[in-house]
Amino acid sequence: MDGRDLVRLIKVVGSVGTAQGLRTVRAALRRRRADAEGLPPRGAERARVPGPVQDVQPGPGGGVIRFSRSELSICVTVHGAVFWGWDGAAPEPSYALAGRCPEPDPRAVLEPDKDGGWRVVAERVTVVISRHGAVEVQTPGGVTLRRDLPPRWWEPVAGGPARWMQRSEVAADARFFGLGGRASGPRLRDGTYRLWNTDPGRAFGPGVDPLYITMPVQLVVADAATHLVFHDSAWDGTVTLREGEEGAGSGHDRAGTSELRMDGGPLRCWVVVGTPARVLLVWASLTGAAALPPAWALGHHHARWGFGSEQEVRRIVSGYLERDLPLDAVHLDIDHYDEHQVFTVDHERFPKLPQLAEDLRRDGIRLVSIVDPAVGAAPGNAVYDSGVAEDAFVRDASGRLVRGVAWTGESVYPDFTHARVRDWWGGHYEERLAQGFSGFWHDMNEPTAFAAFGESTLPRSARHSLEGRGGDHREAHNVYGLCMARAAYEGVRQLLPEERPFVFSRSGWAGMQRYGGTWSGDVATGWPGLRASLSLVMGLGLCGVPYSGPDVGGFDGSPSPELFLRWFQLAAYLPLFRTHASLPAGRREPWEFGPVVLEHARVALLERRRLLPYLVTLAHLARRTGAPYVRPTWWSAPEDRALRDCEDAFLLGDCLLVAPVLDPGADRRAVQLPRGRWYDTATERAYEGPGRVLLDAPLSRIPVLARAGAVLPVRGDDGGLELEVWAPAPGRTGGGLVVPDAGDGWDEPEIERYVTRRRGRQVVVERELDDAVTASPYPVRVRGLGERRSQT
Ligand code: MIG
Repeated sequence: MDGRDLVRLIKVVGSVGTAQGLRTVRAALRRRRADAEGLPPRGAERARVPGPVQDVQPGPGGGVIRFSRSELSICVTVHGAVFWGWDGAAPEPSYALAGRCPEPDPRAVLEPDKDGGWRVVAERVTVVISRHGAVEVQTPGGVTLRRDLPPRWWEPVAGGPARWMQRSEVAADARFFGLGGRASGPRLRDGTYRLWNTDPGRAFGPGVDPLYITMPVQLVVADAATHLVFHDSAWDGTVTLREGEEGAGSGHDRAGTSELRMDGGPLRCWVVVGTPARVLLVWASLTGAAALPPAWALGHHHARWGFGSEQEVRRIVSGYLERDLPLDAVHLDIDHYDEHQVFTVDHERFPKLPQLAEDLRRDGIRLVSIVDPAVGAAPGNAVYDSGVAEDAFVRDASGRLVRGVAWTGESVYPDFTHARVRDWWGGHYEERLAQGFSGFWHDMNEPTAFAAFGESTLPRSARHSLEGRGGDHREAHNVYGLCMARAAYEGVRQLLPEERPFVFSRSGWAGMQRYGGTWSGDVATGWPGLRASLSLVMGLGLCGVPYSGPDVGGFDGSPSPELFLRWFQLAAYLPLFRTHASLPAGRREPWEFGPVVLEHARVALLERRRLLPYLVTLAHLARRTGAPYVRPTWWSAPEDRALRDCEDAFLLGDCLLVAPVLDPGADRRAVQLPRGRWYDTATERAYEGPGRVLLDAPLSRIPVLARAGAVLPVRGDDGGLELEVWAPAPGRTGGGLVVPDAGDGWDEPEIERYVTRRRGRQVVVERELDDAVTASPYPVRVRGLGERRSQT
């Protein structure tokens, strides 16, 4: 224990009380002992590189290239994704991939290249392999996007997993994004980012890394093309990024670099090249379509750690109803459990939960329940007893149950990497559904086990099934939350087959979108936390997780009225729009900040409700195309370098550009526009991009711009669907997609396609069918013509 550990220990004991504090000391000691016994020291290591090429064996989509000390298999798949694996690594088994690995592209063949190297030429990408094992990914035009230098392994002489390192070079102009949810993004600056899902243990701002969701997924944007690279290993590791530098025409560019170091796992990689939209489309086809949230989950949610009683929940809900403020869901945190124990209810403070749920449901409000993975290790606790009978809990190397400390005190942890355990766990949501809950909020699933010193998670030596292959926590840690989300999603789907499950999870990994979304976790109250909120949502979206949002107002502390309002205004345009706060934090109800904030928050809430059909459309499109709802402004113009560096605005779908206020005291802000005409939706004034404009941002609103020609489905005053159409620029056309689905079920509504044209001073909107065009079946409101006109 060093001095920092001691300080932490004192804090832990101070904040959780002596009994729990002592438990965390014991747990930390236990953890250390378990790892000392269960994980042999690494000892001496031998370094290895592939060595020179020996021979090749062509195969479907590429083939196998043998080097003197390793071999590399390469395969280009039908949709142009490149896979390669060293030392016999194949695409499967993988926790990221959804279902079967895509077919190889039969036209992609391995052929000799200059200098004794080899290459695979495919329609969308060329892969060049040097005779020492460097792998270069090029555009079809021959521009290099990424050069992975020969890897290096360190193998313990006594056997065991090899550490490995791979250094890569990217274009001097390239920018890095992704790596899961990072508070300091969305553009990832020079630095080292860890790949180990972590509860920081305190409210975080932009300086804290890693957080709850890490992924070895990079999206790299450069002039020549965008590419996504995924190193499919869930082990602990680091990525060190360094942006390149251009030599201002001197010819002396310095490449950007990325250096990946992993503690183990296969050295295998996927690369997808193209436009951002294409890259995300292929990524979604590899890792699975994003679960579609029910429509109500796209409304406004109010959460709180510490409602403390049914009366308090009713009081908050009445506060919304009396003020005519839209509210779609209320979330109950761990304080509604009996002694924090998952799948129980504190009947004293929540005596009639099903009744409460029913009453809320009548007002169109759903109840969402927190679910923690830790199970209190106390005989008599039904979940514990049934889990023991089921052999559901993680054991250590010598077969003893691994105990950690959680809100439930001494606890054990289900091994979600076992299909049987997922089934068992998934069945418990029946108890939640019977209490009237409609959705699930997974917390503490990094997993977090409080420890007075050392890491706050399970021992690395803890054993996991890993789908029967067997392994330890070093390999299972990063996929623990993903597997828990799967258990819930599949369980709820079986229990309530007619509704789309709503699950969102604090931790996860590549592919987690198949089971639901996530949220920021404990983002710190403060202006930096507001910025971090946006960074997380954008970064996760670029890693294929489109549904997320922050704790509005921040998790800890008391935001100023201005900060609360700005947070609220931003989140009204994010997929998950939820106010939440910690037990000791200040209030978060919009009426607690004075009448001015209340009025402006009302406008944001009503606008969110009006945009609901658009958000539902974006949810469907995210599922079908992999495009996140929230996109960086460079999404359709990655060659625009000013946009690549723009981190304070985003596109919401194709139609809207949202420019939140992220600084105190602002009443205007600069907005970097992509090319084309954009209307300030508040004033209908038109601006021409590309370029920078200064827009009004009074306390009453943040700037939101609409793309000329956009067609947005919105909710009309009568509750029906309406099209809001923004006039195309003269001589131009426009359009938009609509997925008319107001429901929570499994209907597959058709995607409707609309086109807009200008005819003189008028705007015509038509629906495009396969072989005809028809008038819009919905009322149309045209905006941006200087004066409001309806279609004639
Ligand atoms: O140790 O359930 O991020 O949203 O309110 C804290 C209590 C546990 C952390 C979550 C937060 C939640 C809180 N949880």
